[in-house]
Amino acid sequence: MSQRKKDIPIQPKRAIVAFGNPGTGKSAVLNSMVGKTVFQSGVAYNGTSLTQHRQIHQHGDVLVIDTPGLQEAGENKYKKNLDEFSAAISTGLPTRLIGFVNTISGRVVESDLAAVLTVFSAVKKKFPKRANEDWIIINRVPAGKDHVLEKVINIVMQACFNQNLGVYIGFINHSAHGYDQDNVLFELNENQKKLMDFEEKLELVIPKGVNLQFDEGVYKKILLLVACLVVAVVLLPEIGAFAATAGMISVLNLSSG
Ligand SMILES: Nc1nc2c(ncn2[C@@H]2O[C@H](COP(=O)(O)OP(=O)(O)OP(=O)(O)O)[C@@H](O)[C@H]2O)c(=O)[nH]1
Ligand SMILES: [Mg+2]
Repeated sequence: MSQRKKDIPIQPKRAIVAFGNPGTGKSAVLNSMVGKTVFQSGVAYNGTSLTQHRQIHQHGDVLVIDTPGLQEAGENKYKKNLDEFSAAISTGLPTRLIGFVNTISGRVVESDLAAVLTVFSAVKKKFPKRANEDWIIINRVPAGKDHVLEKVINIVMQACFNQNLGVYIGFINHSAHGYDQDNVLFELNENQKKLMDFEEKLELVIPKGVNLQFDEGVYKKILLLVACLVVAVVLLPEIGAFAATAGMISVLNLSSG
């Protein structure tokens, strides 16, 4: 008896790997691309990654792979996260990398961009002949402010140009809807759907199971930026305590009358 169509497993043909710093929207955007919440996304401490391990979801013939935030605070977390990324990109399938950066107050977050460019450069160095259909997504761009968008895109383009990196640059507007909620799904426009489309020419160049083995320079760069995050996280409870104290002070009304 012939097997019913739905029982025949679809062979994955390609992979998409999202990477970037904690909280830049990797999981939320991937969920929105596949149209359901398969990766946990949402609120976490600044500097910590909600996604702790690489996670794979098969969508048609595409493996959609989420990875932990690179510059995560905590001892040697950045090493673990780079290893997770390394494993994620070596499925042996033609793979598109999507690096995520954020904008805050109309500025590109420098450490986000540095992390993404460092990783792209390392991949390029290791696999110089890899067909390049990678993307950088600039997330949380303020909506309706063309002058900001133009500048932000220019900054990212210039940085890519300086490093001789060819990537597509996409952006997602900061919408009030669903931001900073857990496991939110949002509508993607036609352009964003292109993230899932691959050109046939995309070639296989990262063999299965290869460990990217970042050289010490890459680790050092990532670590340098992590150091700032560790400071921020260590300070957090104090900030909380300070806020509580301030709240109490405001109860004591010292005004006359
Ligand atoms: N509506 C909307 N929300 C977003 C978007 N990007 C991020 N968010 C929100 O921002 C928060 C953090 O997003 P995550 O997807 O968890 O970030 P991440 O990059 O996966 O973070 P880690 O797993 O910690 O590295 C979530 O509450 C998301 O809903 C976006 O483009 N649109
Ligand atoms: Mg995540």
